Amino acid sequence: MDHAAAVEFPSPADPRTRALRKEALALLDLPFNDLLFRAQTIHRENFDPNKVQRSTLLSIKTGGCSEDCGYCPQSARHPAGVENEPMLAVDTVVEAAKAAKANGASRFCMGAAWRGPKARDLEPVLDMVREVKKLGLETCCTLGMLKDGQAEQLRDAGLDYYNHNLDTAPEFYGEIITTREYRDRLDTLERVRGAGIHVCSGGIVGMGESRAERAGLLAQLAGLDPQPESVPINQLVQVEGTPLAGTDAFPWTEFVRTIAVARILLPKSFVRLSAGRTQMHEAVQALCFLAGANSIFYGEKLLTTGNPEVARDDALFAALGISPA
Ligand code: SAM
Ligand code: DTB
Ligand code: SF4
Repeated sequence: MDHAAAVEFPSPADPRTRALRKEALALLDLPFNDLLFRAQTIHRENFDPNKVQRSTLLSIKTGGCSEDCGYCPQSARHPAGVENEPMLAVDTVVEAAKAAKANGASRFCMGAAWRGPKARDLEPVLDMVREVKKLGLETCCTLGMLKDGQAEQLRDAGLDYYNHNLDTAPEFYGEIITTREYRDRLDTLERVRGAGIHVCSGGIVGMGESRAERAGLLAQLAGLDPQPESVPINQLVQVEGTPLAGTDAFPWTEFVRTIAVARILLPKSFVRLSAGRTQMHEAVQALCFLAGANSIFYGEKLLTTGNPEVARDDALFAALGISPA
């Protein structure tokens, strides 16, 4: 890959990224009602405001990860009580995908606790992708950094989306992860895009970053050209034993603001209200939908932590008059 060309954009120093960052911060600073009105207006210009897409997650390889991401219970370096488990069998994954489809999910996302897949790791994942695709579900994987050729292998197996988050602003990144660089993340996104796979990339808020740093994350995401089709906004799930456990509670207003600015700066992307819903009042989730979130993770579990019960989400959708996208 042409590394020099990749660094050009969206580098934090790039004038367009800097302008986007200024714009993102000005939006985050707006009075709450003005911000929500703008976000909902843009949402309506681009999407049906009463439709929300649902993806179900499955951890196909849990724990024992070599990386040191400060938020993550799956890092082997953090005593968070998550055991290193072998990869799931293809049949087990297919059964979980069938159940997700029966519940109404349209996409099935397979996650692995890897820095990136080794060649021998990828083979069974390709089988999983082929089998899940055959069920008529959209397929998504999140396996860490990809090497040359791996994105093409995944595409050929039928992968529709690859999730790889920028996680936070470039200047805050080093506080959270030391075993990888921001540049590595952008390189993987370029490989995914280059293979013609839809890009799913977002971040985590509530890790102790400043509002300006949240603007920095949103600017980096909005500066990707083309913009990601899917943008998960996660609120940190604080897991005992991880370095970020004990971080100050994150104000719900700030979470809704982040969703709203993502909607405004990435008008055609699906913005996913992602991790953190178990800790979030349903009224706040409703405000996230008003702010332009139009996707959720659906099913009782994220990767290792909890997510609202399906019946509860169904009831929330019914109460809000929301139907599946
Ligand atoms: N190992 C691969 C990687 O890091 O790219 C894929 C799986 S990793 C668990 C996927 C994403 O989950 C991370 O990039 C992060 O954004 C999110 N995540 C992990 N732990 C989280 C937590 N405690 N709270 C919120 N999001 C989290
Ligand atoms: C994303 O942005 N959030 C999901 C998915 N992509 C892979 C993961 C959230 C993980 C939350 C912590 C856990 O369950 O281990
Ligand atoms: Fe490993 Fe991914 Fe967790 Fe980082 S986020 S520790 S790479 S599983």
